[in-house]
Amino acid sequence: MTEPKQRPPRLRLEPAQQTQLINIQRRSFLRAGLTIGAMSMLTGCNLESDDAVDKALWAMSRWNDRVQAWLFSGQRLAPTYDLAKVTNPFPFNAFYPEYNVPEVDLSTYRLGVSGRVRDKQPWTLENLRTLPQRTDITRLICVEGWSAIGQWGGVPLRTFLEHIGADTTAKFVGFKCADKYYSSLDMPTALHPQTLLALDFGQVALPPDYGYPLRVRVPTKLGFKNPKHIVELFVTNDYPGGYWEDQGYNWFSGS
Ligand SMILES: Nc1nc2c(c(=O)[nH]1)N[C@H]1C(S)=C(S)[C@@H](COP(=O)(O)O)O[C@H]1N2
Ligand SMILES: [Mo]
Repeated sequence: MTEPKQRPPRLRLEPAQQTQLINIQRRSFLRAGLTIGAMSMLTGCNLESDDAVDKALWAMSRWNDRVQAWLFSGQRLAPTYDLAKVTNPFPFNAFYPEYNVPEVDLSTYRLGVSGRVRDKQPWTLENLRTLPQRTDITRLICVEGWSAIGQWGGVPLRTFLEHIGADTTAKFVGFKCADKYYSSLDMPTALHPQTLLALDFGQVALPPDYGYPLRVRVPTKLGFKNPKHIVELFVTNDYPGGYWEDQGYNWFSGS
């Protein structure tokens, strides 16, 4: 007779182990990866073909996403700063030079809404301004090695999602941009109190460089998870990825 198969224990760590795991995450993040030896041990991959290495790296990155989502409640606040700390001039960054910033016709602009939501009416900027607003002075951190403090104001994404009857038990909120950029957030981050559909930057309407007419501002995530010039928002259970995420940047990339 064989023993009945035991279910594996659930991932449950002591606080000290949690700290250790966070430190490992930080270190491996800072070094942009593990050593080849550690990687082959962790993945059981002999690293003999590029394809196997690629698969192992993707599997590890997705594992990181799951562990990080589990470790962080999604409700810890990002640090905020005084007005005097605001970075001026604020850096511009995109996957193209500044002179290629997309042109958006403000008179016909609408934010499209799709997926798992009750009300799929598109939104004008005026309508978005009728919803409750919030302003935070926070730090944007780019994976390329710079950071800057700015002031963003707009509608908390949570308020918006509740207003349109979004299925907040769904896994992801995805965004499409006017410049072919795209990105997505896990639902806990989308519902985080500091995650904004930002209309304002430094108390004026978002200028073109910084993502007019509407951008996502999420201070608990790296810069590339803050899509600018958004034209569509969708709620889904199908992993939507992102412009940089699909090129290998860790999807969670935050806290
Ligand atoms: N639409 C769009 N959004 C984008 C990007 C982009 O290329 N296109 N770049 C991302 C990256 S990598 C960073 S660091 C921030 C930079 O925002 P900033 O120009 O306001 O500094 O925007 C993010 N959002
Ligand atoms: Mo970035």
